[in-house]
Amino acid sequence: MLLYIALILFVVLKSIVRGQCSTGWTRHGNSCYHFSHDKEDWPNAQFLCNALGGYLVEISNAEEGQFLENQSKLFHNIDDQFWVGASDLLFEGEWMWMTSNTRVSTQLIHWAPGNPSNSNSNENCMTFLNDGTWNDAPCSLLFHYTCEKEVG
Ligand SMILES: *[C@@H]1O[C@H](CO)[C@@H](O)[C@H](O)[C@H]1NC(C)=O
Ligand SMILES: [Ca+2]
Ligand SMILES: [Ca+2]
Repeated sequence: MLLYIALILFVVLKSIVRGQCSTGWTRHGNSCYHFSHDKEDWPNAQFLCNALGGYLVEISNAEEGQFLENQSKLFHNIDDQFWVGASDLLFEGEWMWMTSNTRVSTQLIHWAPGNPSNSNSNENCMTFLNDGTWNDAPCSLLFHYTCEKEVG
């Protein structure tokens, strides 16, 4: 009997929890987002997002970009930038979302003025600036990062 009640409770609780994001994650649309407190290089940021069950955030539409810009203003200093999941490591100038292996849509492109600059031929990872624009930066620099995962 007790086991039965425990089982029912478990099922009920699980259905309440489903469709929400765990502590430290913010819900938007069908995804949960984690804005990091630490700063990492791009490979480590991707690794840590994976370890948390997600991936470095990928911007699928303008609305998601707007959400990230809004959140960024809450979490970060005005001149801060954070890693997102795109790079042109494979082919210079060809920007890909690395988890989904899809090309960055030309309709969404929102580079900061003068970018992508590929300065010193060594800027192959994408950051997101507080004003919603993008920068290409050396993948080895330490920045905040944002992880995304689908709502469970
Ligand atoms: C972003 O912030 C603006 C201004 O506060 C608001 O109108 C808009 O709905 C927000 N959008 C998202 C996706 O959070
Ligand atoms: Ca580059
Ligand atoms: Ca740049």
